[in-house]
Amino acid sequence: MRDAKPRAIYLKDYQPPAYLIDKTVLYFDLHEDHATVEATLHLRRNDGVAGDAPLVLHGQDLQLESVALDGRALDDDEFQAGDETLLVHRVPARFELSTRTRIRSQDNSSLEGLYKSRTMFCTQCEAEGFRKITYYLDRPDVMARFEVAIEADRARYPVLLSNGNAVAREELPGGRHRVRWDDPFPKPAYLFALVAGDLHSVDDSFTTCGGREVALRIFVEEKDLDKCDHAMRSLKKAMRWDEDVYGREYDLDIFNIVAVDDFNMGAMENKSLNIFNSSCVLCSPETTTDKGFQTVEAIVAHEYFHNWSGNRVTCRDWFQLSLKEGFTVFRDAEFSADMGSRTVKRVEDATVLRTLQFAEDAGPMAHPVRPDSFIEISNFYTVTVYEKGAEVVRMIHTLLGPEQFRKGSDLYFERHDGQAVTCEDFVRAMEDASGLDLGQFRRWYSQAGTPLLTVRDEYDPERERYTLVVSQSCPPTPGQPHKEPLLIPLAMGLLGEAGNLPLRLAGEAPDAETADNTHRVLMIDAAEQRFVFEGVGEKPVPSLLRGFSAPVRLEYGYAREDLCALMRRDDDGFVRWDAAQQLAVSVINEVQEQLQANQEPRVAAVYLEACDALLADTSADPAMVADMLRLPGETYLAELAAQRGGADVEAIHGARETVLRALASHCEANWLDAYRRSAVDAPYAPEAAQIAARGLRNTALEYLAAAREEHINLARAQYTAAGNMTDRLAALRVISQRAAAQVREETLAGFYRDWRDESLVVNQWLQVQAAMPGDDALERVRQLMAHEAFDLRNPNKVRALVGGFANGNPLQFHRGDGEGYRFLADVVEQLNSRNPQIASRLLTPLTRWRNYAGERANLMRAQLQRLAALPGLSPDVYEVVSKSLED
Ligand code: B3K
Ligand code: ZN
Repeated sequence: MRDAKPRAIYLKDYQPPAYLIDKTVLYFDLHEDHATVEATLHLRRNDGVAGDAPLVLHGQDLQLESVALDGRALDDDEFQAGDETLLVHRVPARFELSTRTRIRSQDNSSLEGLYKSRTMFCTQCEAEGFRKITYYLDRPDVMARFEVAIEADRARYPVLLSNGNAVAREELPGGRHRVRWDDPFPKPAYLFALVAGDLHSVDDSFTTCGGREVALRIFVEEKDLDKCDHAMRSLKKAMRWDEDVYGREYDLDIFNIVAVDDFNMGAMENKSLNIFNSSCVLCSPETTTDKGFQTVEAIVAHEYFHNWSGNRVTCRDWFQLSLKEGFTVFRDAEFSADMGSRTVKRVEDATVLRTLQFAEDAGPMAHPVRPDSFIEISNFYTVTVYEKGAEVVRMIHTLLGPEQFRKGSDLYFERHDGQAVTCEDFVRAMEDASGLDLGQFRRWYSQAGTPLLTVRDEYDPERERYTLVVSQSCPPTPGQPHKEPLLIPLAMGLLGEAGNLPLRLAGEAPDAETADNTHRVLMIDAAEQRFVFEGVGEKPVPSLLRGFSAPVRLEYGYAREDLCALMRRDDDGFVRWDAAQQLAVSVINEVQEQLQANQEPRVAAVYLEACDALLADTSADPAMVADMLRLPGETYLAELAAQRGGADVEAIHGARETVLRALASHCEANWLDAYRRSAVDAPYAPEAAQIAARGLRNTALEYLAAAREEHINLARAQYTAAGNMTDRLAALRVISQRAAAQVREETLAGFYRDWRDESLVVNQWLQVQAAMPGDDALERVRQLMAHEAFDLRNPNKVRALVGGFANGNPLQFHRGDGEGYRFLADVVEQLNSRNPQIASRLLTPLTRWRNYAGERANLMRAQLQRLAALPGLSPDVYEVVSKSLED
C-alpha cells in the first residue's frame, strides 16, 4: 500500500495517449509458485500528441526480469521501473518493446489481475487490473490486437482459454501443454481474459441472423455440469433478442462463459470469454431461488450485450463508464421486461433506484452519471453509473420514441465501431439520427443529486379546466452547490370516477385526440411550469410519473382516498404500486408518531381495507399483488426520515412491525386463501406465472406467521415439503424470523446438514442468519465468521454474512452501543489490505452516518475516523472514508 495520500484524477485533464499499441503478444508460463509473463508490444507514437515524450507504461506488483527494445536488451540507465510505472527514455516512432515479468498469482487476494480461485487461474482486468499482469498502456483508449499463448501443467490445467479463436494446441515436455489464442478484434486491456483449470463444459450452438454458426460453451467444475442449462438458454435468448431489437449480430465463431467462485462482482464481459461469479451462472431448482434464476438470465444477457455496447464500441476513459454500463443496463432491463412481466420489472428497478441510488445521491459519495473526478475508479461501479445511467438512456428512449431511438443506436454503433468514445458521442448520435435537440438534457450526465418535482393542482369546475403546476429543484451535492433545471419527461394521466380521462391541453384542437389520449408525457424543463387541461368535467386524481418516467422524487399532496383510487383503478401498473407504497409510508409514519407520543397505535382502516380488497381480487396479477402489499423496507424508511431531520431506527422498526401485524391480522382470511390458492402443482419452472404464484404465496406466509403463532406450522410444513429452493428458503426465512428458539435452531442446523456441500446454498443460509432478530444477532454473526462454512477470502461469503448483517438487519446493526459499527469497521480493516474493493463496498452503510439521530451518528462517525487513522489504507477505502468525513 502506498503511504502518500492517494490523489484524485480529473476528467478535465484527459489527454489522448502519447503512444498506441497495434499488436500485443503475450506468453504466459503458469506455475504453482509463480507465473512469468513475456509481453511484446508493437508500439507507435500517436502522431501530433507524443512529441518526444518518453514511453510510460503502467505496472503494479510486478517483478521485472528484462526489457528489450526491438530485440536489444536495454541497459539500466535506459529505463526506470518505479512502483507503478515503467519509463523508457528514448524510443523511436515505431518499435517493439519486450518485457519479461514475474508475478505471484497464488498470493493475489485482491481478485484483480491474474489470480487463483480455488484450483484454477483466472483474470479480472476491468478497470485497471491488467497492469498487475504486465507493464502496459492500461487505459481503454489504447486498443490492440492480442495474440496469447498459455503454457501450464496438462493434468492440473487441461483447459487453457483466452479471447478470440484457439489457433494451436501443442504438447510439451514434462507433462506441460500450450494453447495459442488469437483475437481479431482490437480491444483495450481491460477486456483481456485468461483461464486455466480442470474445467468441463456444456456445449451448444447458435446460428446468427447472418447464418454464422457460433459454438457456445459454459465451463464449470465437473460437479456443476447439471447447473448450466438455464444460463445457456438465457444466452441464446439474449443473442436472438439483440438481433431482433437492436439488429446486433455476434461477431466470432465462439462464445465462452466460465464460472469462478472467487469474484468481486457479478460477471465480466471479456471479449468472447465472459467470466462469471458462479452465483450468477449456476442454477438448479433444488439449489436456486426464482430470484436467482432471474438474476442469472439478466446477467448472462447483460454481459452478452456488452459485446456491442462496451466491446465493439468502448469507453475513451473511465469517466465515461456509464456509456457502456448505463446503456447495457437499459438493454438488459428491456430484455428482462420482454422475457417476463414489464410492470414487475419496472417496479423492481424503481425500488433499486429509490432505495439505493437516491441514498447514494443524498450521501457523501454522490456523483454525476459521468463523474468529474475520482481517486479510485473501482469505487465508481455504482448504482448511479449503472442504474441511474440506465434511466438516463431510458429517458432518451422516451423522448425519441422507439423508432428514432433505434435509428440513433444504429448510427452510434456504425459511426463508432472499433472506437473508444464518450457519453457525448452517444448523445450526439441520438441527436443526429432523430433531429431532436438534447442540449438541456445533457445536464443529466453532469449534474449529481436527485431532482425533486413538486406538483400542485387547481380545478375550475365552471370552465372545466384542470391545471397542474410543476416545479423542479435539486439539492446540493458535494462540489455542486447550485443546480440548473433539467429536461424531465413526466408521464401522466388523470383518473376520474369511471377511469382515466381523455387529455387535451389548452390550445390543442379537440380533434387532436387520438385513440390513446389518456396518457401524456409532459416536458418539464424550467423551474416552474403550468399545464392547463381543458374539457375536464370532474375533479380528477392526477396519475403522475407513470412507468417511473424519470429518476426523480415527486411530491404531491395526495389524500389517502386518492391513493386508494390510484391503487385500485389507474391504468398504469407502476402508479398503482407506487400509490400502495405511498399509502404504506404515510400509515407507518402516522403509527410512528402515535408510538412516540405514547398513544395506542391505530393503523388507518382505509389502508387495511384497500389491501384486503386487493388481496381478494383473484383476477389481479399475483406478482403485482405481492409487490403492492410488501411494506417499504426499514432502510428506505430511514432514508425518508433522514430527509425530514433524522432517522430513529427503533421507532421505524416498531412502527413498521405494528403495521405489518395489523395488515397480517386484518387480512388473515384472505392471506390464508391466497396462500392456499397459489400453490403450484406443476413441476418447477422459472417462468413468470409460476414465479408470480410462488411470490404471492411466500408473501402470504410471511404475513400469516406474523398474524398468529400457530401459522408457523404452515412454514414448517412448507419447509419439509418444498420441492424447490424458492419455497424452502422462504419457509426457512420465516422460521428464522418468527419461530421459537428451538424450532429455529433445529431447522437451521438441519438446513446446513442438507446443503453443506452446495457453497451457493450455504451463502443463503449465512444471509438468512445475518438478518435474524434478537440482541444476540451480532454474536451469531461473529460465531459464523469462525464457522467452517465461512471464508473471508470469498466475496460471496463476505457479502452474505457481513453485508447481510450491515444492510439486512438494521435494528441490530444500529444497536445502541455501537458494536455493530465497530464490527463492520473491524472487517473492513481486515479486508483493506487483502481485497480493497470488497472492503470499500462494505463500508457503504457507515457512510450514511448523517442520516441518523443523536448518538448513533457519533458512533458511526467514530468508526470512520478510526479507519481514517489507520496506516496503509488502500486508495479504495481511503476515498470512501475521507469523503464521508468531509464537512
Ligand atoms: N464490467 C464489469 C464490471 C467490472 C468491475 C470492475 N471493478 C461487469 C459489468 O458491468 O458487466
Ligand atoms: Zn456491465
